[in-house]
Amino acid sequence: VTSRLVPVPTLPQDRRKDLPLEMGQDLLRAPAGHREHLPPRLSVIVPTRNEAANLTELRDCLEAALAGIEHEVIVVDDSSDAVTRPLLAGIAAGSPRWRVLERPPDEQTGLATAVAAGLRLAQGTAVCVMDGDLQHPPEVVPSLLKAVESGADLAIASRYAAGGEAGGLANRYRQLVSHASRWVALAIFPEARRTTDPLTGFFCVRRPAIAGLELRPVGFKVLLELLVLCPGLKTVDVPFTFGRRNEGESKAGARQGLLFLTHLLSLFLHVPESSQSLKFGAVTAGSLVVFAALFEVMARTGWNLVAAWAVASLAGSLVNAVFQRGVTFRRHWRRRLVYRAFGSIGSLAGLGAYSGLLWVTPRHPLAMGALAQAIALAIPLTLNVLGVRHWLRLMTAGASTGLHELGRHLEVDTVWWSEPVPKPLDPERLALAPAGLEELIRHCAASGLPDLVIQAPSDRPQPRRNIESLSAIIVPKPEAGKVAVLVRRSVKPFTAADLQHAVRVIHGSGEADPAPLQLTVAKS
Ligand SMILES: Nc1nc2c(ncn2[C@@H]2O[C@H](COP(=O)(O)OP(=O)(O)O)[C@@H](O)[C@H]2O)c(=O)[nH]1
Ligand SMILES: [Mg+2]
Repeated sequence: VTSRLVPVPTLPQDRRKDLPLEMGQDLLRAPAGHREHLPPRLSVIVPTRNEAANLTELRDCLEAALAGIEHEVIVVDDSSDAVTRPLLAGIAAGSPRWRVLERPPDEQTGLATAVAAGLRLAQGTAVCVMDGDLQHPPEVVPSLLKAVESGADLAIASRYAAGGEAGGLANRYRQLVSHASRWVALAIFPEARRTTDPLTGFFCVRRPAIAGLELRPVGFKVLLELLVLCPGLKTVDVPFTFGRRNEGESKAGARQGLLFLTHLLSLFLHVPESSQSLKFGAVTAGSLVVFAALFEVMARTGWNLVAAWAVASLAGSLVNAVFQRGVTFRRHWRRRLVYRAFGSIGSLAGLGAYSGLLWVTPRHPLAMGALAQAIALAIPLTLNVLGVRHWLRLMTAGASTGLHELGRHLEVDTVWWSEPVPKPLDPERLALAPAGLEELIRHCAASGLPDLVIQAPSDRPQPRRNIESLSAIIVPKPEAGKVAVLVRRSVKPFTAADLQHAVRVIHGSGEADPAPLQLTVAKS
């Protein structure tokens, strides 16, 4: 069984009046069929489950509220009763702006996935998501649209902003749950603090701002997913009064509560760099616990204190490094050697500090041990924060000789000498190469000029900070009859300065024989 869309609308309205003049003129010349493909100003997405009692009124209210605004309404329906679907089909047949996606039982995976499905179908430049039970007043939709059209990426109808109200929550218990959930979400995700109501189901988003975003929400809270995935979206709150449910029953319950917790966990664990300071703190604290437990046991079993400290500290620092890499900063780590060196400097300094502290205050060996371990962890952190890595790279740059060495300096993923007319790339290199690399190598070899190519992920304003792009530096060396190719896949593509540096090294170093510098796949 697949989802069924009923009916596919044709929008007969002439939209010339909504367009800037030049576009309108183009339209006059365009074949008639083109008119139907213009995006509406607004798509309204309404997830519904057994809302027959509310839908006729919703249609009327939306129609009144959105008079004069070119829009479409997409209902994503998961109803299990006998009345909602026939009613929806009737509404859609009578209102060309309405589309209904009927999801079969095996695709009814909850409110949030219904909204995600609606987002995929939406054609509007702005997309508004709202409930179908009239708790979200249709009169607020134009204000949300206005906020988006005046520059916000995401306008959030907030129950908790000044002027808003959450009065429509069914009872004290629901109010308590709502507050607690909101507080938990705000506490865990700094990304959610850009609004007063990160768990509202009523918001409007500029569609290009989230194009291509893969939403994986579970439960009810799509907005939280957007806030955490896209920390750069410009948001504004629009206060509103959350009404009482018009008719029918709420589908929220204990199961939704459980799903909400699952969703929080998934956002925390699976979105790289989400809630980073909390992850950093938790990992640091965890590694300190490992250190303290080991140190305590060893000290009590008669180990020499300094030796016990060294062993426990090493274990704690290793745990810290592994989890900070895997959990807090989940991306490619380059120049691992430098990180290890920083870690070692920290450990040695900690060891020195511990010996000193023991000597000064021999009465508190355990507390002093913890202090020394804190020093051992703080030193590499400080060195990283200060950007010493970058500085080291610049200082030692002049020392590079071979292409291999240069590759390490520029933190490449792969580097090789190519023939001027390259052989087809092997799959491993091909996976890393920006599109058209072979052609570009040929071109550079023919012209004798170096080049830098950066393949941007796309220019959509989807500021997930983990998006990597491919970049390549190509430097022909005519006297050797070879072309140096350096490729990097990273959140930071090569820069013009990198290109200049590469040219200087490759042309200035006077390498006699580039042949031994074969392919290096330096995977991190
Ligand atoms: N498509 C779909 N809609 C749902 C589902 N659960 C709830 N809804 C709709 O989501 C909106 C909000 O749900 P509701 O039960 O009123 O939640 P409450 O306002 O938190 O009590 C309503 O329009 C429901 O019909 C679902 O599983 N699938
Ligand atoms: Mg409701």
